[in-house]
Amino acid sequence: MSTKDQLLLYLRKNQGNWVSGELISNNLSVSRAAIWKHIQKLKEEGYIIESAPKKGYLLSKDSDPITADEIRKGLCTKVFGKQNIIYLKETDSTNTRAKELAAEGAPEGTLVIAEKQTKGRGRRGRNWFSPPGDGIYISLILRPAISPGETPRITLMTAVVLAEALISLMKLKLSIKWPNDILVNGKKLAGILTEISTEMDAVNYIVVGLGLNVNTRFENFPQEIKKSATSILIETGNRAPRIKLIQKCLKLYEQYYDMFKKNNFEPIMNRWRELADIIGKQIKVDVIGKTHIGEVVDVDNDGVLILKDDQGMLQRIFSGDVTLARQLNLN
Ligand code: BT5
Repeated sequence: MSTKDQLLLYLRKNQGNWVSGELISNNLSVSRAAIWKHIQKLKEEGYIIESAPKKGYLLSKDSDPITADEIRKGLCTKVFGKQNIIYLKETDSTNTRAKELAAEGAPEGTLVIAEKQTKGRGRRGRNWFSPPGDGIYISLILRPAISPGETPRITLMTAVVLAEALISLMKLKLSIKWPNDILVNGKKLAGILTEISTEMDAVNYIVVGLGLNVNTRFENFPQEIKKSATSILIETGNRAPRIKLIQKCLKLYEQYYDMFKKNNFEPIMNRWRELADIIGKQIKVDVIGKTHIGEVVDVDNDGVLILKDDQGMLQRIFSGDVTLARQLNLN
């Protein structure tokens, strides 16, 4: 183990408490100057470490940096995030970076992760608010042998994975909103952006981007989404460990993706339906240039929303923005 790793381990054992430079120096058998140097490196990597004369060093309880090393430690996947983790302190959009890498031939399972996005993207050119320190912004490269028409299944599967990770680690009461949102108490906690490159009628690669608000405070959300967005911190009152969440998502992703590749999509879809709680509901769907109102009959195994309008006609909707009737006062 490198001196820097030993130092980190030592600070971790004492996280939230001051430890003197002398004590660390004796324990690790390195000079105090060397310790100072390694502390600076750790700070550059994003660890929050305070230092004060006579007191020494303190690794803040809120210190939760995302680094490739932190993700790899204790990650029990075979492919996802195992070899290729591209960590960026700041980037425009992890999906944009991942698409470039995929086009250059990056293998399946490559994970791009950023502490901050300057142009985080939603669907249809919308923005994703991505401040540093508080959220998770990751993109995964997939290369499944499927036809482009099956791609929406990837978004549905990703929503299930993320929901399961949040339920098991955070005990959140959440719902999936078709096609790509995770909501808690009706507010948006996470969004998924699936982008695809096709060649002839085959999928070349898929980039799945995932944005999750973890430790964002209410006052830090921009005005325009203050009422519609939420974070784990807001919902539970506690900060959540981002690394554990990422690791859990990657582990579950691999399991679900294996099922997906074995054509075993039915159980994934059944779980999606349970978590979505949308079947039978009155909704409005805005599709580019058109609005549909009606009752949801089903979301089929290809992710298509089947809506019965007030004439009793069935509409097949491939993508759009859903509003529930109770929010519209239709009932
Ligand atoms: C999404 O789009 O929900 C997909 C978001 C995907 C973000 C990830 S982050 C990593 C990867 N790299 C990227 O560049 N993107 C992906 P959509 O359904 O179009 O929702 C966008 C709308 O959600 C915006 O117009 C806002 O109203 C709202 N919004 C923006 N930022 C938000 C946030 N942090 N939390 C909650 N709502 C937000």
